[in-house]
Amino acid sequence: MSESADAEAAHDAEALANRLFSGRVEFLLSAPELKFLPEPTVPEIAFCGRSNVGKSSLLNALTGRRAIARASVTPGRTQELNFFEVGAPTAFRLVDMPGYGFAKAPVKVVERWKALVRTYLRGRQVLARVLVLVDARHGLKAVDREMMTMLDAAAVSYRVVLTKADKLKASELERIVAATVAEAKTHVAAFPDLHVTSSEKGLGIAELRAAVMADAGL
Ligand SMILES: Nc1nc2c(ncn2[C@@H]2O[C@H](COP(=O)(O)OP(=O)(O)O)[C@@H](O)[C@H]2O)c(=O)[nH]1
Ligand SMILES: [Mg+2]
Repeated sequence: MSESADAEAAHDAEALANRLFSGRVEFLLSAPELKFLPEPTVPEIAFCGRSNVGKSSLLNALTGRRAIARASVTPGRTQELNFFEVGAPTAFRLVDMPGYGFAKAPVKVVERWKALVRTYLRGRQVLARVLVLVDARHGLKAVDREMMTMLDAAAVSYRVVLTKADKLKASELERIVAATVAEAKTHVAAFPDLHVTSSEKGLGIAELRAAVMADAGL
């Protein structure tokens, strides 16, 4: 394809994704345990990241709603997998995974979280992609690396998404992008491309919608 045809195809995909995400998006259920998971009838795209990374804000930005994902609930209480359906009929589900890395969580809570997440990641047939959110100001932290290694081991392919890009100067952002890309290359299940986003400014949101749609096989 020529460059302009490429650009046109990307534009069409974004327009289609925008339409889908601005249509039906509905909260389905919260699963505090595996037995509460919904029937695996459609592809699922799961979102994970450290607490406060901007996961709720990104889900809201993607779906163009103000509060589809409850913003910042007390750490430790958000231990469920939250499922949202997109499309009518449902084309795929977005899965809001519990945030990790919160300092005050008791060991038992962390262990429970890990067991739930690991089992979901390993066993979920319809899981099409995971998005690993990373705060652009902080870059990859030990808990992110642990998550990425868990995904590598489960052979679940994932995109790394930098959040809050608006908070950095261009030169700082460039540096963190380069470092994150270099490290993602060392993880077998990580996509080579990095997504740079700002839910606040709408940066990278249309592209990410198109990527999620493609991940869902649409
Ligand atoms: N400047 C800026 N702040 C953001 C952005 N996304 C999230 N935040 C802020 O970061 C904090 C945590 O966001 P939230 O979406 O609740 O994070 P979660 O805990 O990962 O769900 C909130 O104060 C948000 O307003 C962004 O793109 N830019
Ligand atoms: Mg949240």
